[in-house]
Amino acid sequence: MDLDAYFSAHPDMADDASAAPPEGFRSGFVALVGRPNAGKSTLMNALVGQKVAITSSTPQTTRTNVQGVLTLPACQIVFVDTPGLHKPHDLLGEHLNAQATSALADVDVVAMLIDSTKPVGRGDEWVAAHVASSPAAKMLVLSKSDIATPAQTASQFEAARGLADWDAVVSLSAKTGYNAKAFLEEVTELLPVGPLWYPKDMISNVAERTMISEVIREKVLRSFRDEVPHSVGVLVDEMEEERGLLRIEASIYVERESQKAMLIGAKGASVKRLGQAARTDIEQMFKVRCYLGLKVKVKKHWRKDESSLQRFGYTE
Ligand SMILES: Nc1nc2c(ncn2[C@@H]2O[C@H](COP(=O)(O)OP(=O)(O)OP(=O)(O)O)[C@@H](O)[C@H]2O)c(=O)[nH]1
Ligand SMILES: [Mg+2]
Repeated sequence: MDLDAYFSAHPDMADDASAAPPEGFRSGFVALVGRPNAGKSTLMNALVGQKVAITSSTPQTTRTNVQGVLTLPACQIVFVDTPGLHKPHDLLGEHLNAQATSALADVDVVAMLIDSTKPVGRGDEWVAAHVASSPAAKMLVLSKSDIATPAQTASQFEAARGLADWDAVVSLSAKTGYNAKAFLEEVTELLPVGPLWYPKDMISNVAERTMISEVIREKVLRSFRDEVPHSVGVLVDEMEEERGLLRIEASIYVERESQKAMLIGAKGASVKRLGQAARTDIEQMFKVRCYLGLKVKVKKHWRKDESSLQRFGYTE
């Protein structure tokens, strides 16, 4: 996404990272909420200009609240990407919903995303009820406009306009950047005058180790559409950098032997392929050469087990 136009509209942006923000500088926190797969993480990545959160076509890709920071000349926006709100089937699902709803209480703006191509339904009404009870300013975002017809967008707008008392409505595409600038302008309008919450060059609050395990999980989600995705967890066991080489040993946990076999593939071909894809991303993100060793392990019912959820970083 090209935000150059937005940057050049504010030529007073100080290059000096330590300079105080100008008079009238606005800042605050903006939660991105919605049903699974609505496009929340893709939008956050596009807006901050870097991959901060993993994305995939599998619902419930995001498992924890992830912050992405965009600092512009006139404002600093801290996006809080949240797990998709859904009907939970296990402890992990309950945790995902709790994460998402907890963000609603602590932000200045809540942007609720609705996929323009999927009819507004009970799931959206349920999300909107949570949004409506938040004290934050409220935005309705109709996402994926690039694949929606104008008629679809219009009927989505009709169906969603009454779901909450919206302060602003935007139809946009994270993929093409259509209306991204309009979205940022609306968000900025709704933010209070405030300080820089984070250094100007900070993009995310995600720790390196977490980012690496997330990238590996993304490659599993993208390689296996149905059987494996929901039951996969990833842990980085070891990580050290020596003479420009980042050596990582990580474990992929699944719940059944059959899933383990599928992940490994014939003669290890599947795990090798996804490992290569993860390594390429890691090398790009951290600008280092990387060695990535992957093991696949079975841990039965980890999604129902509080201590396992804790190990994977999904509970406090
Ligand atoms: N065509 C198109 N596809 C999009 C757009 N935004 C997201 N997608 C696709 O929609 C799917 C879901 O995107 P995510 O960003 O992972 O959705 P999410 O809302 O974060 O999903 P959860 O984390 O599971 O709640 C992915 O396949 C994206 O590539 C868009 O603007 N246009
Ligand atoms: Mg997501």
